[in-house]
Amino acid sequence: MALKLYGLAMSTNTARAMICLHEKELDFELVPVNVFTAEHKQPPFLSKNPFGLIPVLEDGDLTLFESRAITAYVAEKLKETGADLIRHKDAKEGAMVKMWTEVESHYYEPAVSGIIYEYFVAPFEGKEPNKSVIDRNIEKLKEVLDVYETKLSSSKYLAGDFYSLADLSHVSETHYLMQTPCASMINERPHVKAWWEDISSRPAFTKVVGGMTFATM
Ligand code: GSH
Repeated sequence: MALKLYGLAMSTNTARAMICLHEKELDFELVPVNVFTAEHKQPPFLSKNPFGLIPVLEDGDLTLFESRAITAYVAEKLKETGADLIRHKDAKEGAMVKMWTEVESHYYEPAVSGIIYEYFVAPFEGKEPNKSVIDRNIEKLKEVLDVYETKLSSSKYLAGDFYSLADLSHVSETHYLMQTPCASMINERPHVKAWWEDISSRPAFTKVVGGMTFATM
């Protein structure tokens, strides 16, 4: 039975899971969740994720929410297929993958999502982007990207010279960031720019990117 992923391709967290499923060439069905009618806040969906957020993965009797838990599960389940996204044969490399995935989740994503929200979601809700929120997140993002620039000057990818879940985790939110004036923050750091061009040109992302537009809302 094909896996079911509940969510929307335009959602950064759903797209993160989709990119991983495509990396592993897994057959899955994307089941749309109508967040505009708050379908995700009502009982049928809440039984899958009590926090009322997308995405949710169903694999037989397993129901999993949190996009990074989904990618970790998929990468572990198919660790021998395609790119080894968790470096399961080397504990130290595996630890590096986990560490940089945590960095994405706790440092990079909060700053980027603060910016994306103001440029994409606020106008959609009829609000002006809040400049002070954007500026605050730009300052946070600068610090993170300076660390990335140093790290990526000594290894091709974040966890080492191999593409991993740590890199994959960044792709969906960076896709939206690159459509804002903050794209310059990536482009003016040569190693970060080269890394972004590499990770965003992988076939798995090219299968997802078409659905990643607010025009589909
Ligand atoms: N930490 C969660 C994950 O990684 O899956 C975050 C999930 C999340 O915030 N999903 C967003 C959502 O469901 C879409 S990208 N938003 C609807 C809402 O907040 O009501």
